Amino acid sequence: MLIFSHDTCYIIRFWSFEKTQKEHPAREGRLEIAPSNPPIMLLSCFFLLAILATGSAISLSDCPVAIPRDKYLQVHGNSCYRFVVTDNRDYFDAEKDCERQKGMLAMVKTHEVQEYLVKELVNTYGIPDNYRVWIGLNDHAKENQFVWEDGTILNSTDYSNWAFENGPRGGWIRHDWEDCVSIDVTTHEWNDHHCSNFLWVKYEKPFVCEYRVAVPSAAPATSSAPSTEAPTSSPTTVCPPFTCQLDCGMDGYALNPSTGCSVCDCAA
Ligand SMILES: [Ca+2]
Repeated sequence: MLIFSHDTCYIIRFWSFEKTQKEHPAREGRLEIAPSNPPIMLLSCFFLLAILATGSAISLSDCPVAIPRDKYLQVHGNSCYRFVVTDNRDYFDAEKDCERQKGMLAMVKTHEVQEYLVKELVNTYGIPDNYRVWIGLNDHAKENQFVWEDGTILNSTDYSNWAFENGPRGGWIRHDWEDCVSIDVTTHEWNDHHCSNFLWVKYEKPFVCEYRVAVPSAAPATSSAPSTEAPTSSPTTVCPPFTCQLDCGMDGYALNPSTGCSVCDCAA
């Protein structure tokens, strides 16, 4: 395994059980970390950087322009994720907040996305143990048919990670009133709840919005001569770095209608 840290590439070799047993009978395995020699180091770094450069096809500049470029906005895969961890909302309000910039509550369709989200929630944003965070899955429209926010039905063969006695179920144990799904940041398991406050119990939680970015496919090579016509479309507006001392809370910042860029003013 290669590790790139503090301008140095390291090679980590995990010694096999058999070899380690011969040299260190008291251990079942050990990690050896050593700087590689210069030629191998250069080759390793080049190889590693090439992998990193192709890991994600989009960058923060591809995310909706109205979202402040701050520590709560990240890119992973082909989606931008906005981690709303400083305010709790019920499911429907969280859903509306994501939709304001044409996003959706984050959909956890793979184990890889689940682990990314939980890792960021805990390690980057400090969500406490056993806290639950809304994800974009509910069976609000039809009992026991859970649907992702993009309209995809969660089938029995799809990836899921339900906690005990949560999710689709039948018989007397059905919980028809629990329609909206959260993820526990400690167990990583999914739980269904009331979607909004019920009697004296509050169902308001942090949430993550997902904004899918259309990745343009590479233009096919062409042998025709380059066009000499002037471009007809105007260049895309590039928003300047956003700084603002105002705290607009969950309602966000206003937009300059002519540029589409955020301005230091709370939205009406
Ligand atoms: Ca239900």
